[in-house]
Amino acid sequence: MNATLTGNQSQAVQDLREFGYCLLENPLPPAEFERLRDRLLEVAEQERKDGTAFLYDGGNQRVFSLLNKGEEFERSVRHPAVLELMEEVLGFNFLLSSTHANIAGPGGTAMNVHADQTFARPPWPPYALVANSMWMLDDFTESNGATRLVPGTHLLGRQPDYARGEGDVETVPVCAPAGSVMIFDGRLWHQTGANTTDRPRHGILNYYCRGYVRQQQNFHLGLSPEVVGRSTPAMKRLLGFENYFSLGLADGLE
Ligand SMILES: O=C(O)CCC(=O)C(=O)O
Repeated sequence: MNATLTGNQSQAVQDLREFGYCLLENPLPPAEFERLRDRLLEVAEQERKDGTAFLYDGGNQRVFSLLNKGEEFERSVRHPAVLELMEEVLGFNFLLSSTHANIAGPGGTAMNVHADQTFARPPWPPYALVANSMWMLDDFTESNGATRLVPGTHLLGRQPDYARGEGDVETVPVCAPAGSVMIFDGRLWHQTGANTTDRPRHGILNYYCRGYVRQQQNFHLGLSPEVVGRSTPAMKRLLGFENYFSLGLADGLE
């Protein structure tokens, strides 16, 4: 059974609970979506041209630290429908963990099957520590490297056991039109698919974590002063510039 592409938040919550992922239909208005896509393509091309691109797995490219690379990316990070679902999975005062793009290029091979919270040693608690969102900037198809996953594996509460062959488990591609956003539980087994077409598949991964989990990106060190300067209080909270109960204090109880 698979998640339904939906604009209905209750359906999305139900799918997240049952399958470990859900699919939002066009959360951004078309013009804003085009700006987001255009900016990502521009930055990715620039990094390939100037030799700073992170290239891997045969034809794939990661574009890191998107918040420093265009205001367009900020809106996706704090989209209300996505944040509501993240709160459902991660609870009160969750954080942005990182934001980057994964481009599955022609000839790019499949990634290993994994769960995003593999950094946590077993046993895992009976809830997700992190959750991810994949902003599909192109139609995601089986042949162009759509993210593949094993529905329901979030409920196993453990990473795949490669020694028992679970790295070769059967995965299904999440195919959806450009503009869709997939949100998935950090315990769900998944992978990037292989891209056997002649066109790249662009996706942005905005990744979130519980308020007491270490973020993947250190925004205190890595975020440009300009981005910090224009961040609203809500954005600063999301970035981890506020305390979470007695964690993250700068001085005394502040
Ligand atoms: O690009 C994708 O489809 C998934 C990427 C992924 O699984 C990861 O970066 O951990």
